[in-house]
Amino acid sequence: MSVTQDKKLTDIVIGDLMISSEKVAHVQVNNPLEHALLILVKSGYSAVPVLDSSYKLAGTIGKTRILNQVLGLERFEMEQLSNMQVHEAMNSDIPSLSKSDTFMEGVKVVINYPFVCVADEDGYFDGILTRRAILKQMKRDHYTFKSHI
Ligand code: 4BW
Repeated sequence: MSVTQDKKLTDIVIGDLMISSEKVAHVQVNNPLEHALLILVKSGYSAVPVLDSSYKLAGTIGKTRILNQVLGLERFEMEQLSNMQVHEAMNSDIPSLSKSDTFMEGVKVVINYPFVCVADEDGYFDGILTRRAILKQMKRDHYTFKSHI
């Protein structure tokens, strides 16, 4: 049974809903962009978290940022994919949550982001909270408690 089965939204924390780190596709800061694009295409995700060599959260990277990075004046310079590293294209200006943050803090972030990374107080990556997990929980709450949302 899910940990959130009978919990009200106000009693749910991000740790109850997140996808834990071992199930999250990710890349590392020093990986070539070519590797990152391979992970994105093979996994089917638009964007994934970026971790440093000690598994601390460093940012996110998506297909659009990679393609923009190798976009020349007239064509995509795909040969650049093996010369450049993930840290040169990633977005490091991202929000993050901690496992003890509330459901409502998660709602606020996923309004603007399809997923948000979860990290501990030292920056070590714990997992991600997706928009899907938030919406699923709202639906469950609606049918369980007949709430007004
Ligand atoms: O492989 C997939 N399996 C399933 N079950 N659903 C998928 C898959 N790929 C995409 N989806 C669906 C999800 O509903 O399309 C939505 C948008 O995917 P995205 O953003 O644009 O690749 C998915 O919505 P979501 O589950 O709320 O996930 C939001 C975003 O979180 C995804 C992706 O960037 C990231 N993500 C989700 N699960 C991940 C992940 N990143 C790495 N590893 C994971 N396991």
